[in-house]
Amino acid sequence: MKRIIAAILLIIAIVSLTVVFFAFTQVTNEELRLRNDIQYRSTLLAESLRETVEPNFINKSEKYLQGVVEKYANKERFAGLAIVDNQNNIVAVSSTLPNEISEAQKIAGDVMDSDKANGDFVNFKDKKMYVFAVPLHDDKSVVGSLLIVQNAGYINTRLTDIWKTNLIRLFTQAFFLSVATLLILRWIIYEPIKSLVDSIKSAQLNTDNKKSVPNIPLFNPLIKELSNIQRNLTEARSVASEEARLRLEKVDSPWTAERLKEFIKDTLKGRTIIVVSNREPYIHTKEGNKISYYFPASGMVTAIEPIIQACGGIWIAHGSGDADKLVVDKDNKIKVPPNEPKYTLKRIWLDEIEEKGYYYGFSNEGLWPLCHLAHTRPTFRKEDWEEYKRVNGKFASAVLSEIKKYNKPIILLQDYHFALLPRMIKKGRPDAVIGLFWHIPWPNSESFSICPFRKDLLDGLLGADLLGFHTQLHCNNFIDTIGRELESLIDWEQFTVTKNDHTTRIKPFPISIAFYNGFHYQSHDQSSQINISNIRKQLNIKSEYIGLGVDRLDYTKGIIERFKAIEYFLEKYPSYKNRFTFIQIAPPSRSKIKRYKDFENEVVMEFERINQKFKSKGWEPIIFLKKRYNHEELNHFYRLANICLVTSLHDGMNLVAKEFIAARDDERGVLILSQFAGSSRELKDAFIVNPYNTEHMSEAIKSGLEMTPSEQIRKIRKMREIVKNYNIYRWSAELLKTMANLE
Ligand code: ADQ
Repeated sequence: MKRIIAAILLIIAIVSLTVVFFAFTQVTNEELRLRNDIQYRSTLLAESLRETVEPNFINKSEKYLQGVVEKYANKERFAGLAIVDNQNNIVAVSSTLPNEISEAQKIAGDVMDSDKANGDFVNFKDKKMYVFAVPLHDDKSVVGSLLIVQNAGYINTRLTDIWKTNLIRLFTQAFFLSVATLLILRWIIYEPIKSLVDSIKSAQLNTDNKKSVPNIPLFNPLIKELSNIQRNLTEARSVASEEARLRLEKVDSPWTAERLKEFIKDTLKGRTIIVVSNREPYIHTKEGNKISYYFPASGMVTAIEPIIQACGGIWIAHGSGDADKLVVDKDNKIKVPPNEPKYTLKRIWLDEIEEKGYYYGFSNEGLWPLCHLAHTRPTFRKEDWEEYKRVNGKFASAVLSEIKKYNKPIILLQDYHFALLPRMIKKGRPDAVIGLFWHIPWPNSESFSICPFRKDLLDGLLGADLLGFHTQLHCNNFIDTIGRELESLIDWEQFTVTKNDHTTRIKPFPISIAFYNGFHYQSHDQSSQINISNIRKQLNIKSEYIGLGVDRLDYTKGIIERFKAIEYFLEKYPSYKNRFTFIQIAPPSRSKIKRYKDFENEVVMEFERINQKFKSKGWEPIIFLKKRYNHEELNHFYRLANICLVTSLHDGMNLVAKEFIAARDDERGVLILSQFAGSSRELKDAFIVNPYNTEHMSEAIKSGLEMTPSEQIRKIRKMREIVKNYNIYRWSAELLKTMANLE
């Protein structure tokens, strides 16, 4: 838009300069013409009068002279006449001239001195006049002067008119040229380019109604190239799809987005997939007039987005960005990823009371600490519970209206924010196949029993056909809890719970990341443009060894325990001072909750205390970056670190551990992993630590830093195989296959 405005301004400037130039020339010529004209007329009159005036002047016939000057007064453009003697005294003057005509007398004086007729423009009481004087002679000597005075004001009026006409012409031209420019840009440039972009997008989207590249002669070379690209894309896609189809039959080949797509076509036969979560994958924000979007720091979003990108569908989520409403259509929908749309995001709006009660209150002050054994006491308030029920109802209505036109839709609900949703949807649409994945741990039945609303929550969850957890232990805890709290039939062999003739299958699906051949991060984030390929230089790190922690700033992630282990390590092994730097990346999370704000302060105090204790010139042991980075940027950090510390006090899975492993295609680096993170069940070649055991963690740091390259390669290679073989595509294939088999 800025460029278009600049182009229009440039056109207006050029037109203005042209018009001003020609107007100026016209005015100059006209002024010259009018001046010559007035001078010519004055000369003619003066010469014709001189012959009659001269004899009467010599005879001193003043009465006659007065008669002459009155006769020519105020005729057309003549203002009047005057006659002066050679002493410059007025002999006769038209009564129409002002009393004071000294300016005219000055001209008469000059004319008599030079004995040569002359004229000039003067002002009589703000009126512009032209005075022309001729000398009067007695024989050969100059005895006086005859003055002709003409009104010259019309010259200025005429010149002003010319300027006015030209300015009006300028404004009219500028207006029509601007409109014409906009129309030309729209018809000749914007519309054709838009249709070119649409055709390329449709080729990328791989939809059935593909738009062919339009035929626009102006863009022929470009169109030719785009047609080639579109054709190659289609060919590449069909080859990939064929390969994926063949791979379906080969059990040991890696899972990819293409393979998942084929698998879904094969297994679900084109049925629509609806994802529901609290957090949305793209958050639009506004700064001044600029709207941008970012990808949130959330394990759930990291895991689910590649799946829906691969298979398309609708994702329903809370629209939490301050510019979210500005970019959706009338159904509150937007196609995403914004720069390469592959599926539809439908945003649900929550007011402040709903968000406070349902999200901050019941979900994150109640259920989150209830499910994480991290010694933060859960808080359950009746009013939060009411909001939780209300918001679950709101999402249920949105889902029900969205699936109206689909038969047997597949609905994937995400996380602890929607425990009541399965039952609500099932009531409205018994044919919908509903799966809910619980991304956080499920505690033992005794811990869960403190929740005052547990029976309703459990009943809501049993509306699902499939409930997924990260580990078998969480599944067992859930079934135990059901056995303790609800009347139902439990089958411990099949891991099913039947209540009121409806059966729910409970199964572990250890979640993963989109990794199959190198760390497959997607650069979906617009928010950060910094180049961090040279982190050492930017952060001024001179140490030989680098440690890394990447977490949401959450009390379950064991950040303070990690800092304490670093302190212990530097005390016990002082030779690492100045040689080891730990980078902690932790963007604030849920900051409206007091426990999170307090935790943020505790982390900052601890980091400052430790730095104060050990720092020396040019070195501090911990660098704390309270920022969100996109996955591409995080990848640079992962690849830089010698050791990565994941020290959660309790964690469903923890994707950072898997991202670190996936990023290390150099087969270097050591992972130190909490035994209380779900990922420790799979990544057994990490240093498995108890985050409450400071001494043990500090020993792991030392061993990690001193591990031989060959040992690093051996361990990380094994872990990379595990993450590659059980990536997010396989995770979703297994989840969807289980759902399809339930019918
Ligand atoms: P989270 O508690 O959000 O997820 P985690 O699994 O570690 O935790 O995922 C965090 C995600 O956020 C990662 O993808 C990471 O890259 C990203 N992230 C962290 N710090 C970031 C930063 N500074 N900038 C940008 N991105 C950042 C919940 C559960 C987990 C479970 C996941 C998935 O708590 O146990 O593994 O869901 O099910």
